[in-house]
Amino acid sequence: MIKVATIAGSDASGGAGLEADLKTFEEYGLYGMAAVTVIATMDPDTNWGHKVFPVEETALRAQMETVFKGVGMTAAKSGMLGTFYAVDLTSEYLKAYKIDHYVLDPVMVCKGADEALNPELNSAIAQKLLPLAEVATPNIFEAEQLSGIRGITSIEKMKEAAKIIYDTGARNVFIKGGSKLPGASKALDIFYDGKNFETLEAGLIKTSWTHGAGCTTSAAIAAGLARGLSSLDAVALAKKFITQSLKNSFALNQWVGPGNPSAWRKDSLFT
Ligand code: PXL
Repeated sequence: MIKVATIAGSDASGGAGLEADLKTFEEYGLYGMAAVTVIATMDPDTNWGHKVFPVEETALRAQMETVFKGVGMTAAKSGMLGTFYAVDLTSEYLKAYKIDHYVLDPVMVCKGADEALNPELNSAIAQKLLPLAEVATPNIFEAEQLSGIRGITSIEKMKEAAKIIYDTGARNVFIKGGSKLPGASKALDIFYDGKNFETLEAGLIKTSWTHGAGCTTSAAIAAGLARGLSSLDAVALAKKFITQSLKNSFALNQWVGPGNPSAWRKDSLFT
């Protein structure tokens, strides 16, 4: 059994965070493990207001010992880290156990919660984790934060940002969310390996139920790498996977709806 780990927050509603990651690993036929960094809750009495409760440092280190030292893994991803010590522990354990297949999802915003989570953490994530990442998966907002380019409004700007993020140390950069660019009629993402750009295209899915899409995408990339795919192949398969998931997204309540990571089983990945 191929093992893969997520270092991420728990989303009590089940659509994002480590819950999305573990569901995705399962769909890829892998054994998933999780080190929980924060617990995110959503309050039905305040319009689904998010709260984030950090897991204390000793408990996070103990989970890292379980997962990295006690078991080991072929690939890992990180999601919402939430504290400086979570950034430091992630870096420490990835280096100590020489995990090459590491996907950094630089989670800085939750859909539905507009403001950045912890702006002061972003530079720590850039400096300490980007250089360890086989693939970094920022959305446009996160790419702006990581690259310092304000106002990514075109594919050209996405490419400029990808170069800067590559130069900060990520071996491959996948910027998601071209569908958010002004006038976009396709879901356009770009992939950069330091030499070539690839544009990954899919039809735009008109839904607001996209909760957990970023988590699922980065988990699928880590899962693809664990299964031996190249970075580009892992990204391309993840894009098919998330497209099927979002085509089958659904409402949990009036505020939020996740994708369905198991959707590819009924809808071929190739349609
Ligand atoms: O989708 C970003 C995200 C990541 N991780 C956790 C979350 C969310 C958004 O709600 O709760 C734990």
